[in-house]
Amino acid sequence: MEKKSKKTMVNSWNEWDSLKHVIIGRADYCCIPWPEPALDAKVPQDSDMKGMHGPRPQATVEKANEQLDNFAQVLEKRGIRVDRPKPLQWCQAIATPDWKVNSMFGCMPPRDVLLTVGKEIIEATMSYRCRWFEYLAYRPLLQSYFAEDPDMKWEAAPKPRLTDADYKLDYLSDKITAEERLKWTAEKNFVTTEEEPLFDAADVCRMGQDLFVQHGFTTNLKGINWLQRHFPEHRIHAVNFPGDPYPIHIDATFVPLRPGLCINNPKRRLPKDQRKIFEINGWEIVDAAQPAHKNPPPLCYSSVWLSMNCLVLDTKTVCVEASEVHQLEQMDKLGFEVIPVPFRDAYPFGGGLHCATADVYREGSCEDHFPKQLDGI
Ligand code: DAV
Repeated sequence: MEKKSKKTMVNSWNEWDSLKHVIIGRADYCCIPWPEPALDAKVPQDSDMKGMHGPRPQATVEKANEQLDNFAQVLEKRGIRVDRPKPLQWCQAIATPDWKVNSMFGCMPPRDVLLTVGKEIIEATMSYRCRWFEYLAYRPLLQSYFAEDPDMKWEAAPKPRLTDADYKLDYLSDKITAEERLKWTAEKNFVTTEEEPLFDAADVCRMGQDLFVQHGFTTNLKGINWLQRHFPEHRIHAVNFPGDPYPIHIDATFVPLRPGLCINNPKRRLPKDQRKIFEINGWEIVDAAQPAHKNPPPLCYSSVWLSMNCLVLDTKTVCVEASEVHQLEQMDKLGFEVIPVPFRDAYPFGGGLHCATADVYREGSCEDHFPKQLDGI
């Protein structure tokens, strides 16, 4: 086992190189936020989340923390250094000069907030008011990485105002039918406007020199444009996935497993024109296995497709949620050593095994996996 005292280095260019240092979230004090424009659009009409807000039951927090701690131990046993955020009391009101909300959210999914590209970690703008201060839970870690790694770059994307101008208020209507919603999302009509740059880090899929960014509820085109200007050496590709009525975060939709291979949610296929760049560079996109469950666990924002939200440890090893029998089997068939990790009790706190982590160090450097490029982004 490697010693924890090993020198800190920030470096991660993709989702598959050998993982050596990672952050895993915590469920403490996690809160179901009060209504706000972006959140209302995300919670399905028939969800048991509708009308709920306030602290999550303590018993569920403890069960989630048990699974998060166990996940940390599984990785530590394999020699991976694991750091944890410092939770705030999320169930307290926050305000800016423009708005006030009655609570925050939590720090279970660091993937949503922290974007590691090479030697740089960016705190994402976020797009929900309740998540505006979430970066604070990661500040002790970011300060220590900054102190310990002289080459680490630490950046905070411009904090958004998040006034009502950032949201399409007609998305709030309970009158939108499921078909209308699918039509709107297929037309790239999302709840967020183009008022200012917005992105959640979990909308970014890192594949070396190419970053594929989901345009959806939590990331707008200005946010994608900000990323392109911020990373002039990278090629940023805006992608979207018709078929997803609630498009937030790319990692239950499109997941690379190793160079040349991605799994794609069969209900949310990458459109033909956007597949081209993969095809001409010899990449294979296969349908992800069906989820093992018909419904998400109680009080969960995410869909059953957290089944494919796996954490790749290296190009031969992958962590998959332990009850997701079909996904486990698919990974095995694709040639992976599969590590089953029980995690369903943590799902309601913001996601699966990939969401619950943020990369600090993976071996390797920035490689070009898409040498043949098409015109435009
Ligand atoms: O399918 O509900 C979940 C993404 C969580 N970060 C979904 C997307």
